Amino acid sequence: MFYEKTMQFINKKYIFICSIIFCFTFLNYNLVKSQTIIQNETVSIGAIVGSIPSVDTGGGGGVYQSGVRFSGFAYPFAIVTVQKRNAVAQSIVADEKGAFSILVPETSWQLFTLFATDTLGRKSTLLNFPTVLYSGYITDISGIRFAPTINTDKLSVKKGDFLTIEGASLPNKEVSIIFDGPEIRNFSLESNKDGFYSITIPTSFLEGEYTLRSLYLGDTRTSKALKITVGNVSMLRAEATSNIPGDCNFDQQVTLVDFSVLAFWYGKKNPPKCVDTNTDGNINLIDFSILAFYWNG
Ligand SMILES: [Ca+2]
Ligand SMILES: [Ca+2]
Repeated sequence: MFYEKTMQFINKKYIFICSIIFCFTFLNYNLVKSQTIIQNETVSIGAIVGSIPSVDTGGGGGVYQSGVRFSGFAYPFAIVTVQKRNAVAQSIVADEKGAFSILVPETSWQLFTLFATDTLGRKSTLLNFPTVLYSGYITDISGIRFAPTINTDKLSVKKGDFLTIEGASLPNKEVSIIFDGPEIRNFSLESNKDGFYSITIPTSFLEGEYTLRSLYLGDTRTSKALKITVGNVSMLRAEATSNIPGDCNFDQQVTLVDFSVLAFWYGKKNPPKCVDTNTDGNINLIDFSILAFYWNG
């Protein structure tokens, strides 16, 4: 009896020591691996064993779940969406500085697509991440950054009229707006503390068709491209607003994504217009009930 207990103790101790050695070796390996990857890439990739709680699969003592965690910066309170195979996988609201971190449980190879929707419904460009996942591991993809969003008040501008260009970005960042057309023109400005930028320019020195993009100063990633014509007539661009109360990601549906955005703002000050479904300035149960009325998730 004493012998058996001693052996059990030794075995447990042995397993414990082996686990520590394994973890150290693994982390050390990934440290080296990450260092080599970070050099030339905009994102870093690593893996950590057992960051998701283990699941008991029925007497086997449990196995670690697998998954991928995406983290980085979008815009303050933007909705960051991770899609796989063109279906919505998961969404999260970025914090007031635009930082986000989202964990997607998954077990196999996937092409993940990320995009951010700012609080006025403007969308970022898509970022694709083909990712191989290993059973029991969390793959960390960090350092993700989205270029600013962009929109204009007009689709076409009568030469000499004013054109307003605006979008969302990280707070207090220098943003460049590029006009690419008969000639190339650049404008620079700084976003405000809430992560919005806006500039109104006269178009007397422009003529013809232009493609507009915005980007952070010194960066290469650009916003979506917008076409604008400077010529004989001014025409307002239809605003990207939704008529459905509570539709915060502006996809013309009220689903779990919108519910999670409303839940995020519950009881908080200065919510975006889309979550305050009865426009009384408060986010409370009334807003949830209106959301439920329009529910089609
Ligand atoms: Ca929606
Ligand atoms: Ca309300």
